[in-house]
Amino acid sequence: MANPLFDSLFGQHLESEAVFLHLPEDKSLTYGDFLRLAAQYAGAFADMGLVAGDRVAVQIEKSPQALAVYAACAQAGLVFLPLNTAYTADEVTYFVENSGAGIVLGDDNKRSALEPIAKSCGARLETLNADGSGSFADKAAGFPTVFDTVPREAGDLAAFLYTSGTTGRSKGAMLTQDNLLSNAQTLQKEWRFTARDVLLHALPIFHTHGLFVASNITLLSGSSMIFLPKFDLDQIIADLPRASTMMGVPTFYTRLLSDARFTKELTTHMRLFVSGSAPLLAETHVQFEERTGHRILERYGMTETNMNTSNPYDGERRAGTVGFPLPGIELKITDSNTGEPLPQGEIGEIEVRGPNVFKGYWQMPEKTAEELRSDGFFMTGDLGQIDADGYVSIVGRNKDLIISGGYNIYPKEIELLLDDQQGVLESAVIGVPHPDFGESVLGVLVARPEQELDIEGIRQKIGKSLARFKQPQKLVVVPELPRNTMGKVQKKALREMFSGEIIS
Ligand code: MCA
Ligand code: AMP
Repeated sequence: MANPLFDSLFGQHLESEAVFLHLPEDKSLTYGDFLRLAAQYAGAFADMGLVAGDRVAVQIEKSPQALAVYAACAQAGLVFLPLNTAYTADEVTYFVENSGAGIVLGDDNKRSALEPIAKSCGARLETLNADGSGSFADKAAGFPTVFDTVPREAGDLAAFLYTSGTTGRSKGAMLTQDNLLSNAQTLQKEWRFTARDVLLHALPIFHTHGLFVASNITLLSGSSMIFLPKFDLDQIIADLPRASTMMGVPTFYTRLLSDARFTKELTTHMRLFVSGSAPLLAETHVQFEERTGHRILERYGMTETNMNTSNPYDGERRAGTVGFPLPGIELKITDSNTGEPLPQGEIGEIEVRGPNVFKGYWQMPEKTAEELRSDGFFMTGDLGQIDADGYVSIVGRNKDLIISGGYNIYPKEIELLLDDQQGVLESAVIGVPHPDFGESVLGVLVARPEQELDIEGIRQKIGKSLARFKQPQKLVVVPELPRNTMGKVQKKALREMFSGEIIS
């Protein structure tokens, strides 16, 4: 094939007038219309001088147009780089600079913030708003609704997704066409998606879950999505009768269970509920079955690998586990220190290998080598265990990470900022239980001798640089941080110390 990703996901629908997206206010968009728009976008990109392999940084609200940019990138051979709309100008600057993006696409209301970023990084700035307007839309409107697909190979780059790390600096995970396509093909088969499916889509489309898992499976199967701008409980309940499947983070399911309108009758017709991105409590799994009769299918993945494991479609979906390695993907549990495989049943680091595993971190060969072994196994940083029946459970993390409402937050990034604030000697950031988000962020500060900390002032200062969802929900001051004999801060001890500190 000339361009495996585009041809398999999009190219097969060029002439289709079947509905692809069901939109608010009873509107809809057919595959054909969606792809004609994407072709115009691809034409505009090519006219701007972007060539195969160039990066396109995109920070725009969820909309059919935002998804069409993804399709356009695939067709023009460009590398799609979606960014969380909550990121601040400081955060975006890093991504644009690091990726060397040739163009930044943003909302008009962010133009003044994005202009200096684009300028300093030597990138072009164009706007595209959720209603489809903007300077990019205006340019694209003048281009033909067909575009000569740029040839690409399976190993060529299709997307960059930035993921933070223990050093506090984000790394661009380079995903190839085959990483995305092979995973979508496997999941479509495993989860039995057909053209008849209607997926209730309320996830953001700047992360793996909403973008690749949900959208790629839909495209591959030629089915449709009820494409909601965001998770809204009333809207989900109103739309469930029209859907056959839904994908969400655990917060989606706990919120649904908290509403009396979410009944068995409302879900009887549903074929499948999928959960991932964060641990689904066994208790939620059980409650969901009691309420609806459906067993949520939990799966496990990462930005660097797409999906690794899944509970079975047929057969027992076991609460508290993430199921079996997907076909074609090898998974082993190893000793974190030696890298040697551990006997079945023991807890160790999860390592995975397969066509799903990314190519490495953009321009970070040392980081890549630290996590991606030369034999192709990727060290996930997750601690797992395989039971006697082969079900994988995630029992902890080897990496310092907080997952709040499905968003990953790396404490180091916040600690570096806190340490820079006036009067702060040192800091530690931990996750504490949160009834809605699973975990939320608590900042623990130690003041310099004889100094009073201005907590509100600190909060405001870091708020300028950090996306809202990463900002500590609470800042507490302690005389000193617990340390082990090597001088390392004991986060476990801190988590125990503040375990009662439930922030809601
Ligand atoms: C919003 N806020 C949050 C979060 N979301 N705070 C902490 N954690 C969050 N996840 C804050 C906002 O900044 C705002 O703060 C306030 O909550 C209300 O914002 P709003 O947008 O109305 O919130 P919401 O609509 O209730 O959003 C919660 C949500 C959303 C629906 C759970 O965060 C969400 O859609 N999460 C899904 C994330 C996701 O797709 N993850 C997949 C990553 P204030 O009021 O103070 O201004 S991909 C992945 O992990 C791997 C590969 C995988 O396996 O899938
Ligand atoms: P990210 O790199 O942002 O895509 O986040 C990936 C991380 O999310 C994994 O390394 C896990 O720690 C976590 N994760 C994803 N799915 C699950 C799941 N079903 N259960 C527990 N943790 C999960």
